[in-house]
Amino acid sequence: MAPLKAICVLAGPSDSVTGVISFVQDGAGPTIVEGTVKGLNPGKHGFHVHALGDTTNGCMSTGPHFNPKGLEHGAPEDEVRHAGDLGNVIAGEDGIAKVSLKDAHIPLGGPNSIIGRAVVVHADPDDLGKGGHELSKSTGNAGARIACGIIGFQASA
Ligand SMILES: [Cu+2]
Ligand SMILES: [Zn+2]
Repeated sequence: MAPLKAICVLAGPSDSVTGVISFVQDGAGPTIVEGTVKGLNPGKHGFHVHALGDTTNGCMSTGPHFNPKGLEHGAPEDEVRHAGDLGNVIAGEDGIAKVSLKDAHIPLGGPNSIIGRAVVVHADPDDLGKGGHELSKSTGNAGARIACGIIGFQASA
């Protein structure tokens, strides 16, 4: 079977943050995530898959982090994490963040598929559950949702 492919076009409430993120999964392997986010302030920005592909109220209506196992928020490499916890993207002085990661918790098929859910980019760094803030164990205290988009299937090559 050809690898599954998906795409997410990011846009924000201010129009200044944009991006495109692609997802490829071959069989039951990890999902490869690649893309670019532009218009960011330099530094780290929380980067997650949120549960809902609903942008009727902008990025606010995409719900919480995708968390089919009911665990606490964490880092991508942690055992205890939300499936949607992809850590941070890091923007350079030019405001551009290159995304290139591989993750086994975000399949493009099956009961825990991320198709039809949303990618959200945040204003602040995700503390990966370790910041000691009251929001650390739920959101990583990553602040406002500055861009989001719905993850949808793309034609397989
Ligand atoms: Cu988020
Ligand atoms: Zn989370």
